[in-house]
Parts: sequence; C-alpha cells; structure tokens
Amino acid sequence: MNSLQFQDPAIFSAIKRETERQNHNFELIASENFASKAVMEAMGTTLTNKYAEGYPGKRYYGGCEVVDEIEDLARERAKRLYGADWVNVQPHSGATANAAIYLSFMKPGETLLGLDLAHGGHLTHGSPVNFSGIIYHPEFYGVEEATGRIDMNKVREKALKVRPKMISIGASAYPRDFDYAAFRDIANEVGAFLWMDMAHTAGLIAAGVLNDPLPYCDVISTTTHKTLRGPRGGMILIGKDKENSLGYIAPKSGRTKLWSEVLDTSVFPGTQGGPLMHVIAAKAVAFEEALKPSFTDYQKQVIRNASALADVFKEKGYKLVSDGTENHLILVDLRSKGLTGKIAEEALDRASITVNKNMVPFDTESPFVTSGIRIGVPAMTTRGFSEEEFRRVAELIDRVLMSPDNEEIIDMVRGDVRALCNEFPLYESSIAG
Ligand code: DSN
Repeated sequence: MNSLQFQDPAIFSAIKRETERQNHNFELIASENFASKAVMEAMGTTLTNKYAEGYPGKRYYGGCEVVDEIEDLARERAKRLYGADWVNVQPHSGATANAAIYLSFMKPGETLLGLDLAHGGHLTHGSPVNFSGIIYHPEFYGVEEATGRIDMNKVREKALKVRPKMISIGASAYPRDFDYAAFRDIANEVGAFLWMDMAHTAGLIAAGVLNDPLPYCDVISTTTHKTLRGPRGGMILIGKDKENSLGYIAPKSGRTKLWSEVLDTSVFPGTQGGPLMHVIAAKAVAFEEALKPSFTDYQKQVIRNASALADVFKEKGYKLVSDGTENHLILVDLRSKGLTGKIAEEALDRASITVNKNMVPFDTESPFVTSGIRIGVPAMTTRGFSEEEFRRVAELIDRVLMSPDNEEIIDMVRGDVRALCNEFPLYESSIAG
C-alpha cells in the first residue's frame, strides 16, 4: 500500500484505522466474516480495469480471454461446492442476485410469500420500502410467538390463502434451520416457484452442517461474504435446471429456454452491466478454499461456538428467540432485562464489542430502537475462537449489559477484549500498508 500511503494519506489512514478496529474488536455481526489474504489480494488487482459484459465465450468486449478463464473457474468451483447444475457468479450483491430472481420468475404485481422482516426476514423478501415490496405484491409468514419458530402448517394456510407466484425461504435473523421438503410440498400444492436465499448460511450449507436446499428449491441466491467467507458479492444457483414456462422474460425464439438461460439474461443485461472481474476472481479463490476439508472443520466449529454462546446466555437468564440456535447466530430478547437493542449496541460498542441491534418477533420498539441484539460467531471463529473463548465473550457481554452506563466497567471490559484479541492475531500491519 505504499502508493496509497503517499498519494492519498486520508484514505490510507482511514483504512489503517479500520484494520486496527477489526484487529482489536470482537466482530460479532452475524453477516460479517474475515476474508483470507488470498481473497483480498485477488480483489486488488488489474482485473478491476477490465470490462466484460456478457458471459465467457460470449462477451461484448475484446480482450476477455483471461477473464473468461477466471469466470469459468469460479463457476466450475461453485458448482462443485454445491453440486449445482448451474451458477451465475456475476451478481454484485445479494440484493442484485435477488432482483434477477424476481425478474426471472415474477411479473410486476404478482405475489411473493416471504418471511416477515420483523420476524427475521430480509428487506429484499417483500419489504414495502424495497423494490421487492414496491414492484411485487408481498405477503408474509412469520414465527410463532411462543416458540420463535416457523410453523409449517401456518405457512401452508397462508400460501393457500394468498396463492403466491413465488415463495421465499431464508432469513437474516432466524437461529433455526429450514424444512425444505415441507416448503416444497406447499409450493407444489399452490403451484409456486420456491426460492431459497441462503446468504447467511451458504458456508454452513456448503459444508453440509445444515440442511441442503438445492434438491428442493427451484432457485437459490446467496451472498459470498458471510459464512461463505469470500469477497463481498452475490451468486445464483440452480440444483437441477429445468425448462422455463412461466417466467417474466418470454422466450424470443420458438425454443423454450432453460431457467438458467432466463436467469443469465436477468443478471445481464436484465439488472446489471459489466461484471466485477476482480471480485469474481476473489470468489473463485474463496470457493477453492471452501472445497478444502479445513472449511468443513471451520463450519462445524461455528455451530459449536454459537451453541456455547447460547448456553451461557441462557444460564445467565437471557431469553433467546427460539430458545437457542442451530446455526451461526443467536437473537437475544432484552425485554426481560429492561434494555433496548439500541442501548445494548451502543454500550457494547464502547467496550469494543460489535453487535447489531435487531428486532425480535412481535417487537413493540421501532427498528431504530428494537428489543434485541443479534450476535453471530462466524468472524471470531475464523479468528480462532473456540467454545472456551465464546463463553468468555458471553460473560464480557453480560458484564456490559448489566451496567450499560458504568464507564468504569466498560473500560475494564474493553481491556479484556483487547487482551483476548491479542492472543488471536488477525491482520498484520502490511494489510493496512
Ligand atoms: N445486512 C445483512 C445482514 O446483516 O444480515 C443482510 O443483508
């Protein structure tokens, strides 16, 4: 980073400070992770200069022979990782991957049935402030107040009532796994497409530690930077490719297109222009990492760590949504402790513990205040934390939450956080220049 240091000291110094923040904080945002040096190196390369609209072997620009090779490698590795018939690695993000799915399977005004954002869903699954809820007609299923879990009978009742064109599965704050077979049965019964957005759990699914959506869902979207631990970006997959007969993009020729062809068209030119070839190269690097046995070990540790974290919170009398976890995150309901998510997030921030305030199901607070915090383990597991460290993490969080206004305690916890981080070095200063 020598050039940056001298050419743009302001940006150089900001990156350096962010690297230091990551080095010295407990990063517990459930959607974050630490990409490897190799992944980050691939992103900071000459590939950023290249325009490559189109797909390998069929581009709108010359000079694409090298980037074709890179995109083919990324696609081939992702297909191997998930046992998929087809993938598209060009989506710039999870949200644009999802936009391409809507464009492929839904006409404006048609109904999507998705998990309510206030019950752990995602903005792009029909929220009224997102394109998905503005262009399409959103209907929602939720979790049960008593159990914090999705009741498949209720999903079926709702699907029979609203007759969706597409049903979405997937969440950003749901600590449980999904029953894909039951969702498939419902989709079949009402004649809906079935879409899984596995952004949060893509790494866990790749490693086989959570249920596999590919045999059941018509289409799957994901980000590549959460549990999958790659660069920021998106991807779309199909387990078993089929002929498109209902999609929005009507076949122009007499031949009925495959879903994969429709989806390719929906990514480019449907929703995006040129692909980010430097990011696609980094995705390829991450997929190769994810194919290694050590990645499976990592994901198993993620599950063990989240479970250890949940146990300590429960021992200390916290209420967890769904009473625990079977994935990479816990959702803590702070109402019984007389706290809001906002107060908790801010106090923890001062102690160098990064979490996010989060709505809990049936929350009475606004999304800017909330009654909960979401705590995820993927990043600190990458850093090397195991159950022992996560039990310590839970204890330190509890100390702050018991006295969110006591700056002396917060200072002491910040010191303990730093000491524990120092035992597990993350980035050397070279990353920051
Ligand atoms: N913002 C992401 C998360 O934190 O879950 C989802 O897009």
